Order: sequence, then C-alpha cells, then structure tokens
Amino acid sequence: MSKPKILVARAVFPEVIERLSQHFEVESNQADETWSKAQLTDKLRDKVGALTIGTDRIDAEVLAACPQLKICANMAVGYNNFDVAAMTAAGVLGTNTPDVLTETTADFGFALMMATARRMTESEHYLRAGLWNKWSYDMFAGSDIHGATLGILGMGRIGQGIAKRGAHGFGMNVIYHNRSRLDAASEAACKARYVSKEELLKTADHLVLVLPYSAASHHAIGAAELAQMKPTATLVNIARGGIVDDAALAAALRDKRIAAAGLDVFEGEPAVHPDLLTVPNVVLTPHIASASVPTRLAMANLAADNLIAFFTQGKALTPLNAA
Ligand code: 8YV
Repeated sequence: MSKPKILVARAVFPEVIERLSQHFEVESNQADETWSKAQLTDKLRDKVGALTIGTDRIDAEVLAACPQLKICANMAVGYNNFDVAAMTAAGVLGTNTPDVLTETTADFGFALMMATARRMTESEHYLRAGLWNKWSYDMFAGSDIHGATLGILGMGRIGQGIAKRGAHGFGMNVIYHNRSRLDAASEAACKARYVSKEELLKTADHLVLVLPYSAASHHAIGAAELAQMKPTATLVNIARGGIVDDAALAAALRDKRIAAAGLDVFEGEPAVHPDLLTVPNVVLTPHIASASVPTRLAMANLAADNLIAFFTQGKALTPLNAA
C-alpha cells in the first residue's frame, strides 16, 4: 500500500524528516525556499497532510484548491496563520505545539525584559563602536527588575511562566490582564493580581505582551495605550506582530514617552518598521523566543507526532478544532 503524501513546508531537523518518512511519502523544503501562497497551494494540492509554520497561511482559498488535505500541523503554539473556521468547514484538522515551548519562551521573555530595562543592546553598540573612553555615574543607567511592578497582558501558559519568574525569582509585584481571570490557585502560584487593562498600563514598570493575535487584539497597544504608560516604563512584545502599532511605538520611543522596548515580533515581519531601526532605546530580535535547540526539536517532533497519530490512530495529540 502506498504511503499518504504530506508536505513539510519549511526546512526542519533532518531526523524529523526521517521519522516522518517512515510513515509518509514526504515532500520537504530542506533548501528552505520561500514559497508564495500560490506555490504553497500548488505543493499542497496532492497532499493529505502538512507540517507548517506560523507564516504558512491556510485559508479558504488554499483549502478550496486542496480537497484531499485532512490535517495541517503547525510547528508553533500560535496559529493565527490558520483560518480555523474555514478549516473546520473544509473538514481539515489544525494542530499546534503547546506546552513544549512554554518555559523556553518564558525564559526569553524575561531575558528580553532584562536586556531592555538594563539597556544591554544600546550599551553594547556603544562599546563596539569604540565610544567608551571613560566611565560615568549615569552611563546607560536603566531601571530595576527586582522589586518592580511586572505587568502581563495575556496570562496563558507563557504569561504565567514569566509571572512566576518575576514573583519568585526577582521579588516583583505581578499584575495581569487577560480575557478571563485565572482561578485562585493559578493566581496564587504566580502571586499575580488581576487588574483592568487601564490599571495595567498605568501601573506597570515593565509591561510584557503574551496574548494571541486576532482581529480583537490588533493594535491592542497603540498611541492611546502608550500614552497611559509611565515615562519610565518598558514594553516587551514576544506575542505577535500586529498586537503593537509599531509606528506609534517608534514615535513613543523617539519622544521618550516610554523608556524603552524589547521586540521579538513585528508587524509584517521579517520586515521591520524603519523607524524602529533608528531609535536607540529598543532591543530587537528576529522572532526567536522559542529558539533553544531542545525546544525547537520538541516542537518539530510534536508537529510530526500529530501527523503520525492522526493517520495511524485517527486522533491528533493537540487538536485545535473538531474537523
Ligand atoms: C514559532 C511562535 O517558532 O510558537 C509560536 O507561536 O511564535 C514561535 O515559537 C514561529 O511561529 C514559527 O512557527
């Protein structure tokens, strides 16, 4: 019997391709070519499954052209690249990779917050440029992490991971806002207090964004929200581009309406708003919050396991819809 045909849309660990090849006829993209939506659609046309990443858009148009498709396994916890309603209507299952990246991503969110507050990128550029010829008392003086108020917008698994690091490791006062309030035990574990979005913006010394992207969270932080923050505050976005209005943020950073920002995700990435590249008080990283070797391997394996379980046992491990 011939094996089911799947597409692995982006380059991935060779051992994962090898595992998948035991179960499937795999078309892969180990050269990591950038495919247009039309090219992706064309490659998916004769496939029953796909391993995708956050930039592979699966919507009604793609689904209509690929009637054999049964499952798309995203190698990401976020899945705003999937039109889940259209997938359900087309009978296509979506899966993501929760849990395996929580701690690694929380580590990175915390690291980015610290680098932002303590001006690490800015000061390294200064040193590398050969500008350091004497020490001064206020040279790159930033703000403290320990004892400060940590605000978290979006209190899912990763948000709670960051809250725990702040509360237990650094004695931070943790406040959060979320679509729904956590239960008392989860709040206690994070030592976190639920507040309104307005109070969060006004009170946080360091505000970390960890909410999923949707039409409702588009530009959740724009000029009006930035205006409510303390002039000494920092903002960190490890969630998704589009949650922050990057043009408004660049203007706020330039005018010192907030002290600094740390950004791992961008509107329209891999393009970065040109104004963000010219302001010094921002730490910029290329969407790497989950990028430790063990975690990326675990994500790829979980995506592969979803495909294997779906075709061998009729049930995926981490489904997003009931298709
Ligand atoms: C992914 C991410 O690496 O999991 C997510 O939602 O943003 C990252 O961990 C990226 O989206 C590639 O799929």
